Amino acid sequence: MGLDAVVFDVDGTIADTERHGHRVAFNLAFERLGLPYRWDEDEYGRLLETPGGEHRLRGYLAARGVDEPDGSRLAAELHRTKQAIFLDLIRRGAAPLRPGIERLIDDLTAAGVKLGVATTAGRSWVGELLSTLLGSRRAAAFEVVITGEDVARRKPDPEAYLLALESLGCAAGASVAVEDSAAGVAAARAACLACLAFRNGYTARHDFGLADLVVDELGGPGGPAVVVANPHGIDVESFVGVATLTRLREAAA
Ligand code: XBP
Ligand code: MG
Repeated sequence: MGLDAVVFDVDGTIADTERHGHRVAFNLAFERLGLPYRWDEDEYGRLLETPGGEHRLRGYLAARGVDEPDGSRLAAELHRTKQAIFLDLIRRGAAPLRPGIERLIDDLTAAGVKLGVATTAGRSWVGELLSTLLGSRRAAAFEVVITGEDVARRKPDPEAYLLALESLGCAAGASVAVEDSAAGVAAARAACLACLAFRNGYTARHDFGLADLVVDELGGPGGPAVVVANPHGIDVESFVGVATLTRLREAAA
């Protein structure tokens, strides 16, 4: 059994969307609705503990005494406004691809590995982000895109990954997930997927004890892969590609 599919998370994995993308869009939405709230980089890092932009807003407003039903109504209006602003920020380049992702996608598609997405985020911008950052050919390689609007339960619940595998027609045991957060890794492992954790500035202090390999860099022209944890002791190429992910799947089986 080789490697049948790889399912990617989006925010913080495929692209660096949170710090200069979503956070800025949330703040501009607050401003546009005449609200005094502003999220600096550190506070936003803490708020990321709540997966899902609208849920994050609802929790934040509730903590500031905005009672129901006003809280849900305001969170929904803010989130709609934020999504439109975020789309514009994507087009302006505010959410760059993470280094090595393009090369990994090319390596996987060249080997005939199926690709999917499982994200907590809303559907309104995911497709545009993939095509804007990856180009139409690479974006088209993603046969299925599961978003927060397709599931009843968000990560760390495995529902998004289970739905992605079902849609791809692939078994968990023959597939690998790529994630940036502890909640995402927990979701992938709960779906019985082997999981590569690709840390970023906001998730570097997360507990990645469930991950099968943890890296800070995938490797590429800019330098070799930077491995943080390798619990199975697998051989990791200088660039994390098909061979490494296949070994990962085998070791996690
Ligand atoms: C991370 C999330 C998302 C984003 C905001 O998603 O929690 O909610 O922070 O996007 P991922 P929305 O699973 O891709 O890491 O406002 O569209 O929810
Ligand atoms: Mg993520």
